[in-house]
Amino acid sequence: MTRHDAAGRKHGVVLSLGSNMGDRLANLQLGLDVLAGDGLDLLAVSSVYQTAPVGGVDQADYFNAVLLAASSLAPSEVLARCAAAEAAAGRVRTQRWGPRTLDVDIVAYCQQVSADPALTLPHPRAHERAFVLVPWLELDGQAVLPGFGPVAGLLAAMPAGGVRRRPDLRLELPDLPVPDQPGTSTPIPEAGAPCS
Ligand code: A4P
Ligand code: MG
Repeated sequence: MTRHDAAGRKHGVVLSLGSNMGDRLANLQLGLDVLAGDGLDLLAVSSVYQTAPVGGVDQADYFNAVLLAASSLAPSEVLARCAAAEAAAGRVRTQRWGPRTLDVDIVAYCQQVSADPALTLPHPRAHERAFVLVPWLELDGQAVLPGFGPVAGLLAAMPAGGVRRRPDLRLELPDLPVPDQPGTSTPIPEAGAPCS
């Protein structure tokens, strides 16, 4: 994967997208399109996975995917971008863990840890959710969830099933912006790397 940083320090960010209402694939793609740009470079997107709903609410299967990004934005600004993507997909909040056109969560923002309910880092339930960990592992076999350890190990300790890759479906990553000054790019830290 190519990693460019045209304008100074950027942090590794892992985002999780889910949809189980309306045109699920189109909702995920709209999410990508709204998330991209202005301080949030999308670097890689996983396959689409069809996943059984988690959380006890009777609802349709989800389509889930994970994005790796590099960002010069603060975590709160990334969260605001996630909310903008959800709003663009017409999300209405009626029931916690209920059906939604689009949910975008921050799984991890480099190694940052926060217990703030408005933005908990890493995401408080990512470590127990195969619909997040399976697509993340597809993108990065060495992925580490801060405070919880290697993603591969978390998955190995979980019951298998409920997460099915859909090779017939595909999300398109918007193009990365061209660096202002070619040759000045610096490596971008992986999500799970130190924030400094
Ligand atoms: N919030 C705190 N930390 C974060 C974070 N790291 N990323 C706050 C994003 N948001 C975070 O979220 C509620 C509040 O969490 C926000 O105001 C934000 O400030 P929400 O998106 O409004 O509501 P929600 O999505 O219903 O709640 P939550 O807790 O995000 O739900 P989950 O845990 O994400 O579960 N089953 C399958 N198969 N696939 C899914 O994608 N998703 C859910 C939602 C349930 N079951 C699922 C799936
Ligand atoms: Mg959410």
